[in-house]
Amino acid sequence: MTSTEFDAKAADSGAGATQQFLNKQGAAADTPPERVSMLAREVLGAVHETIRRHNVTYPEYDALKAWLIGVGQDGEWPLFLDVWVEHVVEEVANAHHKGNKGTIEGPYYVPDAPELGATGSLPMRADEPGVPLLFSGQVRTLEGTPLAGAKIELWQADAHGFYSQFAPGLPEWNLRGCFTADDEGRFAISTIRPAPYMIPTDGACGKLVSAAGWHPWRPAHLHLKVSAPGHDLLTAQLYFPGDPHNGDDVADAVKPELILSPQPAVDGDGEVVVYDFVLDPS
Ligand code: MBD
Ligand code: FE
Repeated sequence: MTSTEFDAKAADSGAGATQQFLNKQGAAADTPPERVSMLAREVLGAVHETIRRHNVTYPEYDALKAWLIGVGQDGEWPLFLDVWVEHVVEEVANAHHKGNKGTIEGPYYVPDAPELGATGSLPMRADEPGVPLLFSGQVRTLEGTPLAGAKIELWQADAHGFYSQFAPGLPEWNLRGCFTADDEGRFAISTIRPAPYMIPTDGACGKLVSAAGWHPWRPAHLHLKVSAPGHDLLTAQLYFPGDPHNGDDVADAVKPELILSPQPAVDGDGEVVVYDFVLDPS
């Protein structure tokens, strides 16, 4: 029997995310030994302090050890780090930005998606489920000058919450595309509204979530990378008003500036939304 996206397994999407990450790795950061030593000492010191403060037992230590081994076996280091750590890295990296707020990339970006011009539809199945969404906007500088030729990469989950290339049975580039803004910096993208995303519950990250009594949900979101020569790359996500998890995203990646205001389409079905991007100079 052929598998569908509903047969997605934590270890399979984990293996895919691990491979994607390894593909993009160039040279390791040339971090000097003094800084490596300081950071490693402080992280380990925080672990030691937690053990002392809470009298962590050998069974608890062994449970941690087993869990860490499981994160590796399930390929879930990208998922674990992007869900529970990346948001602070992003906060620090982009604190100086005056243009659009960004947020985390997450584990499911794939480079070199199909090029689709300034106006078009994301690749989707003939019977793609979900509410149609027309997303348009303009890319500008801090001074308000339109950025003709800006790149807008968009990737998203489908209306069941699955990403192509990380769940089985989906066309390779489903709901992934790369747009180029026109002479006025404008773009218009036809897509569908994504579903909220549940991090896999059958892997190590899911085990942590259930052992701690947390929930595994991210609110519905569109992922974007917006770029133009001479400007910092903007990695962002856009969210939908009223999502039950906008206030308690498991990945802590929602910012009020990133919540869209979709309106019912006047002609035809679905929704329309306008959102503009302002890029910082590099
Ligand atoms: C996602 O879709 C995502 O965006 C993040 C940050 C983590 C896990 C899954
Ligand atoms: Fe996502």
